[in-house]
Amino acid sequence: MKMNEKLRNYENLNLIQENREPQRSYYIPYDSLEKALEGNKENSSYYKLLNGSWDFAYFKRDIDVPDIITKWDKIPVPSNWQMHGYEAPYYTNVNYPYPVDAPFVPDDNPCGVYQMDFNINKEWAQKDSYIVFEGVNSCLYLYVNDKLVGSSQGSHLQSEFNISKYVKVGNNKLTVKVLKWCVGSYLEDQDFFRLSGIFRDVYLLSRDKGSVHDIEIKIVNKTISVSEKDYVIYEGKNKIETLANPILWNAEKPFLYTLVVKNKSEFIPFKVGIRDIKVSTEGELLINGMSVKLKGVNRHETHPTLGHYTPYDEMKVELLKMKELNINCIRTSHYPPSPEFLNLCDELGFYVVDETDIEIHGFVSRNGGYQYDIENPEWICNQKQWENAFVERVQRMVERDKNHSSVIMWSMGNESGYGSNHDVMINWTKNRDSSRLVHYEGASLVNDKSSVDVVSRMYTSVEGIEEFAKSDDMRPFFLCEYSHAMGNGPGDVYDYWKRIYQYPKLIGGCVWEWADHTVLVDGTYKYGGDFGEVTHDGNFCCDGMVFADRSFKAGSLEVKAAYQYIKTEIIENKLKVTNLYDFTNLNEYKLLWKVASDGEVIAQGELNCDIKPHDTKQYILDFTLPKSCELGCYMDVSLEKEYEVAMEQHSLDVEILNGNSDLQGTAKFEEESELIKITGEDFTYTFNKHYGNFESLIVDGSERLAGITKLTVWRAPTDNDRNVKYKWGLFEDNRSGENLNRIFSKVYSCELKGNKILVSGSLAGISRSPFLKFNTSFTVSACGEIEVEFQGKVKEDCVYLPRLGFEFEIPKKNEKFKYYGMGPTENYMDMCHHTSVGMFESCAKEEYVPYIVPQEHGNHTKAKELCIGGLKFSSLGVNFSSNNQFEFNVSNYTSEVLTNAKHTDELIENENTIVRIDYKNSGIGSNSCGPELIDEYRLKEKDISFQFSISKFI
Ligand code: IPT
Repeated sequence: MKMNEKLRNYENLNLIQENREPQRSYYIPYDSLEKALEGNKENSSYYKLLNGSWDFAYFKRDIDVPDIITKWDKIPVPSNWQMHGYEAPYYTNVNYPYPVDAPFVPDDNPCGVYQMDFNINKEWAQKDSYIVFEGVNSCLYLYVNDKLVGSSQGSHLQSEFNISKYVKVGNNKLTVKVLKWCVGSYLEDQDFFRLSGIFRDVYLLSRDKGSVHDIEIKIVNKTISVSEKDYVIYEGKNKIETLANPILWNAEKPFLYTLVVKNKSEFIPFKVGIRDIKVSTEGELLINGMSVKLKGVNRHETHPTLGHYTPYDEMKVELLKMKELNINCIRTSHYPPSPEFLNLCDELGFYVVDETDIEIHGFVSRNGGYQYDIENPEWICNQKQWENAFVERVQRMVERDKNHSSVIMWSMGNESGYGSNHDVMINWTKNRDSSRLVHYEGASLVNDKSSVDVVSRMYTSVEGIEEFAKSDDMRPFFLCEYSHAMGNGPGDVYDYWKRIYQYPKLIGGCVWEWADHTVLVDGTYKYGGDFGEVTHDGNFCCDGMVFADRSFKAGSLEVKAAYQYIKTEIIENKLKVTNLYDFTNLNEYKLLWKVASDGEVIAQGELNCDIKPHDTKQYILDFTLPKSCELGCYMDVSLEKEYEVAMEQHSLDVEILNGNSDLQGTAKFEEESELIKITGEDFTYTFNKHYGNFESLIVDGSERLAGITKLTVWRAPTDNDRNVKYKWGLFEDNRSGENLNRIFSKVYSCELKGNKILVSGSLAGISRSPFLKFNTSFTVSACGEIEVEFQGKVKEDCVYLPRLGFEFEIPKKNEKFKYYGMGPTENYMDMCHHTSVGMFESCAKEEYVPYIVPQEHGNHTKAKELCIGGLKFSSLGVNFSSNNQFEFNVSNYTSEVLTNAKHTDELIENENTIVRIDYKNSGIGSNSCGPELIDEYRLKEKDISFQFSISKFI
């Protein structure tokens, strides 16, 4: 066998495939009706899965592949060879990992040769045999019994070959030569780890000679029309003669009929959902006539140990988790998913935006910089010789996936500029399938003057979407990417949804993105740059709303809260409930409510709300509010079935009494050089006048502090702080910020006046003028209660602050704590809709969130009380307002350690627990790729007044 006879064919645009079967719809033929109805493909005698451990030989250069390979390793199929030690994984976003010199790829083109044996029995030999590859990156050359059958490109598309004339009864040898790069790689510049090999299922099909090839099922006016004549429709196992009043499919109630096509000896089943998709004159997306909002997420196929391969069971788990987060829409960014994924979407109910396997993003940086100079003929989307390569990709997607009810929109790919080839793709798609919508975000580059059905944008600000909503363009507006979920975040998703509900033509959007892309190495998650890549984008791949193992973080729960399907309001004793489901009556759930005063439940009940989709009803609830409370009185509402699907909290109008703090009497104050010693019955405090703060709090004979208390503003930048952090801090190569991570605290004066210590001072970053001047008074009562009253002035032109508060070090053993505030998960002033105010317990360890790159985490807003290490931090004080509250954070890590660590295994625990009692901590937003943090969530006040008290906690 001469495997190099077609040297460099992979760079030839006229040879992007040879002998590949025309694309057909995805299906599996069965040998009996029962098996077809059951739909377990492994039971079909006409299907043979070839996945398993195959022989494998890797060559750094394809030209080194010998005619006869003598040394074979083993590799699992499906998998990517980089996940098995052949080359390192390579993460790059926009930049191509090789020169932009289309259609040419590097001379040294790595190659993996796969080999396995399969058996063909007599029955199979009498029929036709096909082999199907569901995904091979980047191209494949197929040999059966040493004969070249054909070749194919298009990593995430199906390649089917008729191998009948190459197989024989008995043992057959299958050889697949896979190249790392080919001309098609220019079309696959997606933002992910670049991984090679056979990464999806490979199987054989035995087909009757002359059997049907493509089968098309169309839904026209709520009736099913099939390209074949001989078929039967079943509802479950019951045959249906006429389908007059069909049950419709939608993502909430994904009802599917089973349609079985009979062709020669084959039974070919399809799951069919009946639904229609329209756009109203107001630009709404109508599914079966209902105006539906797309609560979406972008999903890549990514797995921390398997690379681009996701096994069926894990796809299912992934989808169930999406359901749990109230997600109803998936954009298959940025290529068609494994076909089984769409079967699952039909079955579980998702609206899918199926995306063509095209991204040529790296053309923007071919001359350095970042430029969409799309009128330049160098863009291959403008070149006629590339037209077929573009168009056949959309054709293969549409032909493969056209029978899926879940698919409601075809996407022409991602970030590929806009050129004449896009016009051809869009026109072809619209002519081929007028039942669905066509979207392409790149149309924004030509002012949306292409024939896309949807105006689609990415990362537009909240004001931006509102601006479109008010414009005269009556097409639906879709955020194909928004709320970049990198690291701690996203914080702004709720703000988008306020607008999306407000305006009919804002049809929703897809959070970027579902899961972190990482590679798990020895228990640590690695990302770009960890594998010696020459050009890479660091941790920009770790931007999932769930972690790589699909576990949830605060951002996941925040999306769940923004996407939830009820809205409630409390008006005195009446609860107003709005059903935001499109096809579900709320009576399928139970609605629980409870009223808690100072964390104690004082009334509760359960309602069965018979509320139709999009309707509102009011219910009178039976509860009496207390006359007053100390911390707060709230009503929690939650909607449940097997688990909680929605929850909201309402603050109730009950007077908050300012506690029983008592500043009567005087403790003993003694000044000794730089120290003030304050003693009472069961306490001895030491205040350091030189530094203007407490350095020791001994209560009942035990030291409660492990170091001096500090006023600080730094937080370890989150990924969403990646731009503002240069205005905040001092980092290499940057000298323009306030240097807030290198601050000096200055005490101008400190004096003792009665039972008050008055400090006036400032904070300034190194080399900068003070950004904050303050006066703080510490009042100590006879019983040892300390009231801290801070007045600060921030310099006029200062950037908004990361946070501001006092940092205490508590001896390590005291890491457990109890609080009244927002919890139980971390929350920030914008990212807080998933939490509610209550009494919670936690410990520093539990507060840790393993963001792939360590960063700020673990904040709690709306706190009134925190008890830790024998101390009680409280919002109550004699002269404090009853609305007073603080934010806090308890951690085993200093912000310096979190700032410096690049991976979780570099984190070193502090000897003591660090407690921050903050005036405020700025919000989170999604500026890692999205717009700047919304103004109202910035700590930008110039005059700050902040109070809290510290007392003994038993
Ligand atoms: C956008 C890409 O479409 C997506 O693939 C991903 O890279 C995302 O950004 C960032 O994580 S493109 C960007 C230039 C707006």
